[in-house]
Amino acid sequence: EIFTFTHMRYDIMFMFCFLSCGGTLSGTGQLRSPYHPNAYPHNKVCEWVINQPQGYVVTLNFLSFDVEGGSCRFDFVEVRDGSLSSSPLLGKFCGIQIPPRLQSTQRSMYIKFKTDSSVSNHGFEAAYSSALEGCGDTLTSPSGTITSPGHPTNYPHGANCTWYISVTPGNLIRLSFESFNLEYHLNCNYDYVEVYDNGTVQTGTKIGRYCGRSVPPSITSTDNLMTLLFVSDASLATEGFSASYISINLCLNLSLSLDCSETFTSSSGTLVHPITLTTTPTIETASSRSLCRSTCRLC
Ligand SMILES: [Ca+2]
Ligand SMILES: [Ca+2]
Repeated sequence: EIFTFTHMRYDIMFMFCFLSCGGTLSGTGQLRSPYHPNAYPHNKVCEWVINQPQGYVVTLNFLSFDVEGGSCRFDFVEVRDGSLSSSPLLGKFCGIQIPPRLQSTQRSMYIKFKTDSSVSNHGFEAAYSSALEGCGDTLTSPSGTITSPGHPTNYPHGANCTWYISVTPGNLIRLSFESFNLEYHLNCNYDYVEVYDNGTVQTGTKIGRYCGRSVPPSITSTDNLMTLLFVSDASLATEGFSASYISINLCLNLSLSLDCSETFTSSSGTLVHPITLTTTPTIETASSRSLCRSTCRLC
């Protein structure tokens, strides 16, 4: 009898300790739903605020995610750009799909986890960290610009910035560099930009590594994903780079019943897509044919 009582008391203490959730965090670490990976409690509100030093922003990567679905009316995770519950919403998530990598535009990020009175799933676990302000982002708009931190003033030492471009499936991404000046090395071992097609640095195909003063060529992806990585070492910095991208809807082009080969081999041809191109695309003929053929299949 005594043993049972003591055991129960410890259980209650254990529950109490772990029921406290949320808090103020900084630097690098992980946060998780109460009891994770076990089922989270009902009727709970957890609020976290992550603060990083001035000049840095907050990044958040979900490692696992399992929150009761259903239009996020019952249980949800909400992430905001700033320190307040009223700061601009970066995303509201539920279900089992792992949310995209998130990044604030300022030094603070607010995260709220709210549950209702029934159905608990395993919850979530997320890793947070800091990144240099103006360094890396997740871009989902049909067009956008990317610049090295501080551009056109010199970029900082020790930068490691990743930009993920993810446009509507079925569209391709065309990336064009407007200005480019990175510390030169024959193999670009010190400061460099790398572009990856069709995925992230880990999963994509590396298209090239660039440094020095020659502006890299325009790059067209083979899918709706592209990643740009910028790395600088501990000495010698220059003004860096600026680049822009547009989303190209080749399916729309094809739906206008234009012949694939004709469309792309004509030097004065225009590519039809939702955004008006200001320059004629300079896609190399052979590759554009295969690009067109693969897109034909896609459509
Ligand atoms: Ca629930
Ligand atoms: Ca350098």
